Amino acid sequence: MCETNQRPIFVTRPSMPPYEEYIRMIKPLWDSHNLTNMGEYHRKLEEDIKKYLKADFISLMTNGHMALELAIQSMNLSGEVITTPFTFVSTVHAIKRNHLTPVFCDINADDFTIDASKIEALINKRTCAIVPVHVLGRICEVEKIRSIAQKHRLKVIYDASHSFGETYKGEHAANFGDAATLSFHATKVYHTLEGGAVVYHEKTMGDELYSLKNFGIRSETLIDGIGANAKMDEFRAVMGICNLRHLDQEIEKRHRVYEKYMELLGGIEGLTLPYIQKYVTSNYAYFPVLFDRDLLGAGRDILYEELKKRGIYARKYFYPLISDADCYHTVYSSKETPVARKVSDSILTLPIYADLPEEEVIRICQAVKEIIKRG
Ligand code: T4K
Repeated sequence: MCETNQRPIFVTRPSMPPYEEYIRMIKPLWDSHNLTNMGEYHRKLEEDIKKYLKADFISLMTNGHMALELAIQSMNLSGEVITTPFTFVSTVHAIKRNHLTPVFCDINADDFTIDASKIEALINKRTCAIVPVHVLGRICEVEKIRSIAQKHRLKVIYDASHSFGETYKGEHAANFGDAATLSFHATKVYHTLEGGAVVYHEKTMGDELYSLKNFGIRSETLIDGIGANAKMDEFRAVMGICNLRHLDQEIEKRHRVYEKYMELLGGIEGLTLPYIQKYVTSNYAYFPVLFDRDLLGAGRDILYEELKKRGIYARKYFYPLISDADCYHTVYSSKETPVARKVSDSILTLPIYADLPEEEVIRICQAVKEIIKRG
């Protein structure tokens, strides 16, 4: 329970474009009554994002989950898919909902992405794909994953939901793999209220995705796929067009929040702060910290509850591990991915967003230090 009168601080707060900018942009929609079904703004946003990412092709979707589910469906796969248990549940659901079998690989202790050195041991005759996640904005070992996939002729579909705006060696994260999927949910660094996209490289995949997001309809009389409805409407496309114009400044503001945290929380033994990976430009989407209970005396769960009492709503991204979720734990055991289990048990994602005022960051850091001191 919250025991403070101070303003609550949530883990994130969506960035908004200037009100007048959005209103001015949606006025033509009011006049035209053209509201959805791949309209003018849908097409413009696809072009804008394609240009921003320097991507080959992109297909907008109604959300990040459908982007992943349909990207997988478009590849017509069967068998097992190697993925990570340290992710949002959507990743694994998207695999399962395609009647594929998720196989969990452990993660790296430092960047929390799938441990590429452990992938090959999980490959067998039934393996058809790898779905790694650029989790919490950390970029996977893309080169190693690419060479494993080439050697074993596996598809790679990155869940890049957290990494819009991030680059690795100058290449946008969304451009790796056979395809990558993005979430433009309100809680993301870049959003279209709800929304998502698939970034891909083969033109034919675009035809498949277009059909799958529109009920499998190819023309008025040809319906040859069992598709869903995963279209993005025009109002959200306009939000995306506006937000994209401000994205770089928003990321810079997040960078300043990140730096303040680093300054105020640095040097505490038992508290592991995030770091920016080599060759990566970050979008500062999340601020995950690891708490070592033995060194600090206060574990992650105590911190989480105590912060809540002070009106600070950090989140346990990602706990429980997906293998421990009620809908999966009868089939899987998190004991098989000990690193992921340890990270999931000790991680807390502190609030970070572009407009988080410096005094609020100071308030959060003071609270963290005080709770740790009390043990
Ligand atoms: N793959 C990965 C790896 C993902 O992380 C996600 C989504 C997906 C796939 C699927 O993408 P989408 O289909 O969602 O596009 C949130 C988001 O709902 C979800 O998009 C996200 N990952 C996941 C990591 O986090 P919750 O349940 O933690 O969100 P919620 O509603 O508790 O929001 C967190 C805080 O944000 C709130 O305490 C207050 C603030 N907030 C939230 C919303 C929705 C606002 O200030 N305004 C808002 O409108 O799941």
